[in-house]
Amino acid sequence: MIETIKTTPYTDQKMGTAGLRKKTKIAMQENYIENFLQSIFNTIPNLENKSFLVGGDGRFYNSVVIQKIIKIASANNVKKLLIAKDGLVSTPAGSHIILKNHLDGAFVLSASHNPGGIDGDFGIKYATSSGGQCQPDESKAIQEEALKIKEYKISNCQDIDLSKTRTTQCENTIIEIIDPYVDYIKLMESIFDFKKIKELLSSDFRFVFDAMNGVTGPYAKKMFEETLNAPKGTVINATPLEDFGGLHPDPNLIYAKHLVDLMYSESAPDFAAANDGDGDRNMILGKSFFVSPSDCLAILTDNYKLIPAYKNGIYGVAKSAATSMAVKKVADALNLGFYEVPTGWKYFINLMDSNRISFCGEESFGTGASHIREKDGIWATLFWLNIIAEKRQSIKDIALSHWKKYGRNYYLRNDFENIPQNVADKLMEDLENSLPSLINQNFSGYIVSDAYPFIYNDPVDKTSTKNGLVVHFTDGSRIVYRLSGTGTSGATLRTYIERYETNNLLEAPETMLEELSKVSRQISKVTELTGKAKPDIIT
Ligand code: VG1
Ligand code: CO
Repeated sequence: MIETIKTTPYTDQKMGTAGLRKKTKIAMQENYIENFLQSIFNTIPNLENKSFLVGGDGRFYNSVVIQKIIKIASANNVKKLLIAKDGLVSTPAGSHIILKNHLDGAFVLSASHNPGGIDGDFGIKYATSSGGQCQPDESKAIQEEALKIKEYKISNCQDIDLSKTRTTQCENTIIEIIDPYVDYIKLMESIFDFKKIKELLSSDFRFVFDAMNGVTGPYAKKMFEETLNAPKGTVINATPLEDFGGLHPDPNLIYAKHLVDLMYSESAPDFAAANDGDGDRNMILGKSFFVSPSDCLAILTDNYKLIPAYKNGIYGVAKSAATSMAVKKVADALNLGFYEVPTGWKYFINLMDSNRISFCGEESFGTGASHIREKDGIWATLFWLNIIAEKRQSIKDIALSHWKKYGRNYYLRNDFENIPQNVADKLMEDLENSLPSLINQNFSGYIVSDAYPFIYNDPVDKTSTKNGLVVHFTDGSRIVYRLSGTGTSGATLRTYIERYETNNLLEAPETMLEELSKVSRQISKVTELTGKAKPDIIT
């Protein structure tokens, strides 16, 4: 039986950089999720011919929302839902499932690297048939529906048991519970040299993979321990937990400190990787060594010939504007196309679909390629393992020889969190207005050569997007400013700072960028406007 329920709009159902992200308690309000789902379905014609994937990163409230999706989709006469067994699917595996099965989209329930639990965050990433998250015009159409919604439709069919793969039905909708792992592992096997990686992982090489109690635990166990011969226990924090066991599942030097401490200790393994809650972010560590995500993209690109799927050549590379210029040096040397896009993986999709790029990355611990339309933490880990299996060098030696060849782009991101929205908006507005007057000014020896808002003109769909403000200096240093689009309380100012060096290659970024960090605060007037003398988080 299908019921039509009267409802009233919520005014805050606007998607950010990656889907709708809210405090869990906000998402748990009456009809909140129902409104949002119905708003999405209202924008999709011919639902009776449409099929979607449903799953998530295992966080609190996912299992409730999956049943809601089943009932609302069925009431809206959706043709078919593929539901990931146990409700677990990583963002990258979800992208592959969409593409492989020619689905019309996916609902991946995740607030990604944000903490989970009733006092944490909840989120929905809505993907389309592209395999990636919906484009800005699509999210705008959904928001417009959400602002005028008056009713939603819901079936009262029984809750569906997700613990076994099988096919069933709710109303006329076919519900297929699928294995979310098997095709993803096959896809990785079609890219990398599993035989070589297996040899490496069967040797005395020691590797740790930290799933941070997020969704990649079962993927990594199947991949590394069951398929690639890594010893049992290689994957740590391997069970997806509703609150990530209290971890903030963001693989960086701060939130994965336990792993960083291990890698900087006497008993450090040779290599470690960590993934975020939904498995699209990665952090790479060697013995007493951290590879910045910007360098990671550059190093992987420089080594593409070592990977079976890429050895015959790749298309170009792309990075978000905020990411360091390291990969540009490689693109120039290897004569590869190079693109700079706004922050958010959705901006890479057209470049991949039109064969302009093969690899792309973001400074926020995201690297990926055109095998799917999301960033991919396990792919990045396997890429490193494949490189190590070929070169038999340490992570540090691989990075150092890269820097000797190309120079090093010292890089840091400074985040100023929980700023009142109006203060943050004013800071950005004033800063944008001041950009022309910065040119030629000397800040402690750093002379501004150019300053402008970053505007991206998509070469495929011709849309234009403004995202962030860029300040260049005569020595090649850069600062990028932008506001986060994934937070759930207050505004976050992100300041991305970069300096290029060809000599001092093994210094600490904090030291090399100390002066420029001060300059970045002077230019943004962040301390005057927010009272914050220092960033809250430095990554
Ligand atoms: C952040 C990152 C951005 C990333 C986005 C989604 O966005 O900076 O690079 O694409 O998160 O990643 P923002 O707007 O807060 O800076 V995920 O792993 O959270 O889906
Ligand atoms: Co993520």
